[in-house]
Amino acid sequence: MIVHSIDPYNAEPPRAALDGAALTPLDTFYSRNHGPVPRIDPRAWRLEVDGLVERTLVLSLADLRGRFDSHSVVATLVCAGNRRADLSRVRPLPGEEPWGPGAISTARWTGARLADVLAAAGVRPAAGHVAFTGPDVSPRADPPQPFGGSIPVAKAMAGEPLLAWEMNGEPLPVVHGAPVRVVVPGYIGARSVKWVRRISVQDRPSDNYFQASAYRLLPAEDHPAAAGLPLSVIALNAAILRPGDDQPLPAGPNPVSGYAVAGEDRRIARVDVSVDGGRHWQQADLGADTGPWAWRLWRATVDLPRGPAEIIARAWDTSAATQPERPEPLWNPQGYVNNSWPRVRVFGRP
Ligand code: MTE
Ligand code: MO
Repeated sequence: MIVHSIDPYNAEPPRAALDGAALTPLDTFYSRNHGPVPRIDPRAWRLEVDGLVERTLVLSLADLRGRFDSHSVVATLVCAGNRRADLSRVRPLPGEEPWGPGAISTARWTGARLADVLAAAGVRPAAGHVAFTGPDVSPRADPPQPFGGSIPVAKAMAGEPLLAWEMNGEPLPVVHGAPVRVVVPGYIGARSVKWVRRISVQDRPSDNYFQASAYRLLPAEDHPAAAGLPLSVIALNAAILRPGDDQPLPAGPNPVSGYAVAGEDRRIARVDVSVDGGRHWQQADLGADTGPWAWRLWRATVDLPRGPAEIIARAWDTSAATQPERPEPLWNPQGYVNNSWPRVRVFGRP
């Protein structure tokens, strides 16, 4: 892993480790933490469901597993800061983790449907948002408070969000949120609150620091958080995982591969690759379709010229939208949502 910080623990897999695996092995899955990783005794853990509900619920792990059907979904988690490193080359982003293209991973998550738990509590008509709170307090949160965030009630009731206790058929690891985490497929990773202990149904979004202040796309520096766009649905994005940067490769045919991901109800429709700056594009082969909430791996064989070259890629989604060409116009003060064309420089050996 490429470790950006030990405490809090923030690490991403090297590109090559993500390549070719539709499901990311647990020891390769990226970790994004804003505070210390809590150790929670699963027997003592309780989940409280309150707010605009008919009945407040207090559920143990045994209640959650026993009272609700378990469901699985293959979902990609991606941090809003994924690929930030390319934005900090445009202008520095001090204090923000310099994520490469590895702040993204995919797992098969298993747990109870959030919608089923909310239905058991009885959501009142005035409900607009469902807020999640964990136990971990980030040194950045101002005022100090545990990590949290919220999603619209329509998304919460949509079926795909889970309260998960299993990842790739194994017990959820502590660093990924054991005993239970929220998984919100199609939304930025920050909404998938780990070690969740409270779910509040409310008429407005969470006022938690990580919803109200962080994870907002500011128009420029020196703007109040309220001026920022709250990030929720993930943006169309792609990365090249192989080859790596600055590799000497033989001229002629060479394999290129990577991932592409689309937000919410959009799917990856096509991925194009170019080795001449975008004058000519060829279509990559898409890997297996593992469902509406997962990335799509892709591969192509490109014909590299002699000497230095740049391999670029762009994904298209089912609304025929594609990625922006350059990172410069995307720069924002916290370095979120870099979805510009991925670029890898290589040296074609004669
Ligand atoms: N939940 C809690 N309680 N604390 C956190 O710091 N980080 C969030 C989210 N859930 C976080 C959290 C962010 S920003 C992301 S991108 C994902 O968890 C990362 O999940 P992972 O570490 O399992 O990859
Ligand atoms: Mo994140």
